[in-house]
Amino acid sequence: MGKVLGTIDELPADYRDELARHNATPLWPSIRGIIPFGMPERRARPHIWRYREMRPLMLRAGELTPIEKAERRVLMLGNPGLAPEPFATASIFFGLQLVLPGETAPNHRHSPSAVRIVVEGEGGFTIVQGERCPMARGDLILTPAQHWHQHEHHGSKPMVWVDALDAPTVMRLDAAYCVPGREQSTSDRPDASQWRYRGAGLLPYERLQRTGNAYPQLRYPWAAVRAALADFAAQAGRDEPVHIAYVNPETGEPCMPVLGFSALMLRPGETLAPPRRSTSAGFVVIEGEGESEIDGQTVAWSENDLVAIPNHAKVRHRNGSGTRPACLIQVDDAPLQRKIGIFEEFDAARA
Ligand code: 1HN
Repeated sequence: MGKVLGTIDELPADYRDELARHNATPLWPSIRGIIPFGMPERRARPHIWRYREMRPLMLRAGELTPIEKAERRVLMLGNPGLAPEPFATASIFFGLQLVLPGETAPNHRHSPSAVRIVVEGEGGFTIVQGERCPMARGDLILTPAQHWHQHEHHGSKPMVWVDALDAPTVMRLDAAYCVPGREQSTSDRPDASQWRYRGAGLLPYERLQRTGNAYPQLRYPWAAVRAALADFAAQAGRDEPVHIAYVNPETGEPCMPVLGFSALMLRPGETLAPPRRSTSAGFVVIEGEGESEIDGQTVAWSENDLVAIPNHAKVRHRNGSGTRPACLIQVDDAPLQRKIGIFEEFDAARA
């Protein structure tokens, strides 16, 4: 540390040419580009996509491009700091997907995992490995890697949801691909959140003998999450964040392997300053309005807006209402960071 590193120009031209011919590069002139001191080089910036601006663009996509020509009618939300990569953060793909009444999006499966967070409409279904998952506002629905999925819409108004995918990571692994499929036959039974995994702490008896199914519950209805947040908030101390994780009900592990999902309630007038974290994150505003200060930049948000939070950012959320709660569904890459041993929280003194 503190030593002056050798530069590329100090090396004789014939040596540099010879290295290039052998597809080799000296590390030392660029080692700080790979491992900068103290904090990673962060390309992603704090960013907000406002739903009132995005919604007309979504509806226009519906007029311009029939579903048959889209496979999936999705607008990708790209962080300006990551351009031309169309990703919200280094690890999070955010898209807004539109399905119009009567449309179907064909069956396929792929190596990236997707999670849907419904922002508008009713009467839509996503069918995951034969399980019919109804889509209501705020519902969170898993489409794990290589699970067959198709969408359909029997309602009368547009359905819009957020797609959160781990595609940036899977693409970086050169491992992203898709397999088209025939239409799925579906179960007549409701999705598992409505009977097998009806409530926390209750499991089908035979699941005490683990089946090894990593995704026993695919749908997390907002109605249940909202009620849990309200009951949590009624008891939590003022300093206790009202923050609930979406987990596998059999193991208590994060519901997905790369991206983590959680619901956060900001009580009326509440300001929440979580510890600075090594993860990148994003959130969808499900209810209420407020603002977030992210690395000194303030974004004011309201319902259905999406916000990107870079890794290691200093964050402070504020509920803009003194009378109504605000609810966010947060996405982060903590599950992957924990698995590879790089998850960190920094205390205020170091922040
Ligand atoms: C995809 O297959 C879906 O199945 C949504 O609904 C978003 C974004 C990138 C690649 C594939 C879907 C996607 C996607």
